Amino acid sequence: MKTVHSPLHAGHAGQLELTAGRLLPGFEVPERAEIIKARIEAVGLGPILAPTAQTLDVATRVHRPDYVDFLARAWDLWIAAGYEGPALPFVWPTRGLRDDLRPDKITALLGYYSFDGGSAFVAGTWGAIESSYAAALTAADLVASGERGAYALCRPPGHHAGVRAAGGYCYLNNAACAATRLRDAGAARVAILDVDFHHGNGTQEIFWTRGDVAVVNLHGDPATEYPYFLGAADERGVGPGEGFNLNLPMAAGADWAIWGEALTTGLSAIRAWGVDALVVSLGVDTWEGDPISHFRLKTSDYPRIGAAIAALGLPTVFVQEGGYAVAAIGDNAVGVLEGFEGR
Ligand code: SP5
Ligand code: ZN
Repeated sequence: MKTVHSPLHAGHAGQLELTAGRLLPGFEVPERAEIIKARIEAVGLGPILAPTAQTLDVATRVHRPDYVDFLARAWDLWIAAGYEGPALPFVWPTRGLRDDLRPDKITALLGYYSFDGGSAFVAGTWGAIESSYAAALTAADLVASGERGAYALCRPPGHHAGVRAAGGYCYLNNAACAATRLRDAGAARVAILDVDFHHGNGTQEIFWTRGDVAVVNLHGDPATEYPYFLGAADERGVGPGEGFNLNLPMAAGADWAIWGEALTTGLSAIRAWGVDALVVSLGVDTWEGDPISHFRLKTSDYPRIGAAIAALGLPTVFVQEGGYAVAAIGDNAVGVLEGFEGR
């Protein structure tokens, strides 16, 4: 399988995140991608290609164009205002406040275009976002032109990014962009299977009213797990999207017996929808040793995930999302890809 990856991800480094009353060094570190890349090379998965140059056309159809423009300019605005260090929001236009007035100041824009304090901007953030997006589109193009599977080694991740909001280490929704690219290339219907520990709230929001891109999420129950405010089982889509969003939340502690059963349920839904192509939001923060998540999958479970996905027989784009146990992330992420390939 071909991998698409850019070294520009490394410029997104030294972030801080606001978590439970503390400002911590970001869990989403450059070493994550480097270790996955080293594992791909070690097992000889296949060639690692640079992304091809991309316009922001897909990004500005998936997200609001003013949001994409903000992402591109946030760091420069922050520096021009005299700040230094990672840029983070601290005020959000939530219940009772107006979110229809776009503010002028960078400190306000950071809150206007985010839902949490987890997606900081540093000097190299926009370059990394663009390269991650381009990797997802390039992998989608490989699959659209006949590859059975392709892997976008994306960093930063994307599934928490909504129509106009960054959060959860995400900025542009790479998986949503890959699905859009597959639709543009002629797939009438696409499914997104999100196996990251956290609910992909951004992906759900983006396709909530649509029947042409169906979304399945397997995740920690939002009653107790981040992102808390989306991902319950009763969220099924609306209008033409009704019945095309399937949430399979699980209590903390889920192991293969429980998680594998939810995967079977999710894959059955995808079969029933009769889609032409698949995008997998591949988070491996479901691993038992993940420092911020609470499932109990083992390294030996990951090839089983890949094999089960392969049994759908669909052209498949894998897009990297979370996974914060840095030393294990290569074995786990590449394990899924090897399982898909039947190795
Ligand atoms: C893409 C993705 O997986 N994003 C995850 C965002 C999770 N943000 C909340 C993290 C909460 C971390 N709590 C740290 C506790 C350390 N003991
Ligand atoms: Zn996650």
